[in-house]
Amino acid sequence: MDPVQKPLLRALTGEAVWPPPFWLMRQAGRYLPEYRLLRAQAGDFIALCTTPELAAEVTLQPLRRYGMDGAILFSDILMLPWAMGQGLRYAEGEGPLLDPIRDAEGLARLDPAGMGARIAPIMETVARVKAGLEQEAPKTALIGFAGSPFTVACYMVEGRGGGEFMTARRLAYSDPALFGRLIRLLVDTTVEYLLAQAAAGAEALMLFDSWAGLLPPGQFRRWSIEPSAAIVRGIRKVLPDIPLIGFPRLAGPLLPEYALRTGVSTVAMDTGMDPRWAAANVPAEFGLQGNMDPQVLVAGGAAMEAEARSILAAMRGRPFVFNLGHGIVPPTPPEHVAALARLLRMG
Ligand code: 1CP
Repeated sequence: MDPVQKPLLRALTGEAVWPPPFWLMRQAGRYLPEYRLLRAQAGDFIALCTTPELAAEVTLQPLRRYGMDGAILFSDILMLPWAMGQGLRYAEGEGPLLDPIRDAEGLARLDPAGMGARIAPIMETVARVKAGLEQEAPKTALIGFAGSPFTVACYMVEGRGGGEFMTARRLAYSDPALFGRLIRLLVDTTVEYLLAQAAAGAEALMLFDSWAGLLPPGQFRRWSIEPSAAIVRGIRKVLPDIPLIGFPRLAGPLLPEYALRTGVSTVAMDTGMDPRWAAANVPAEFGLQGNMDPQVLVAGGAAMEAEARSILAAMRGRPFVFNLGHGIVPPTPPEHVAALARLLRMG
């Protein structure tokens, strides 16, 4: 299918497609039994992300069940620091653990020149998924992604998730020169990484800024909006028309400013955002994406139906992509996702 005809790409570039296209953050993953099976076969998570046959298969698994309009590359935002040589492992039940970088020596040990070789298997995954979609799901668009520099820096400095990234946030105040060097390195490598994904077949790109909302407004502008804007400029220089989705989680009233100043095509709303407020305050040329509570997808039934319908009502007439406000959680019953997909197809 001609890529401009894919419903997701039309919505991401400003067309009010109805019923709206949908995909779900973390749509591949632990809530699916077929994922858990492959994950066990791969051994560890990094092996899964760097084995193209397995990562491509995992990317396609949810589409076979639910026929989403978007497939998101199966990888992780921390594969970029890993590709620059930072020590990373995923401990069972603990999430990601990195060897923290907190000084100039740590920063100097990173090896951005070695990144191309380490991301090569990920690009092969992108190409395989693209070929798989042409065969199995020709209307589904392939989304590549990266973390935003601030969110990735949070993990690189802190060494782990699961908290409020106090060390990373303090470093941004106490040594802004060092923190700024890390952010600039991430801007440059993220542009390279996302352009490589587009060259391998990604049709839209998403920037996850999951922790942007931890920052007060001045810091939000400096460490979230400005680096994200620099990435958008770097990508648009090469690919002026590729749809770009920004997800500044917990941005609250700074969401419209984020949209205007970064120049993404679509902004993703988190669970706490009132979609009616976003529709009234984010200029109409931007697409909106989101934002059903992942917990109501666990609950299912009438509660889920009511939440989905209220978001649809707020978004009618707008370029819109239905999604969750954050990732699917592992206890989600797969049949609730099927019920949601049926409801969305009816519009
Ligand atoms: O044990 C396992 O199987 C690993 C669990 C897992 C999975 C399935 C992790 C570890 N990452 C992923 C995949 C992933 N991560 C995807 C791909 C596919 C999909 O959406 O279907 C994407 C887009 C991400 C992005 C990601 N990773 C974000 C941004 C979005 C968000 O959820 O806010 C973040 C913050 C991460 C870091 C990360 N990786 C993994 C975990 C458990 C975490 C969160 C750690 C924390 O609590 O801070």
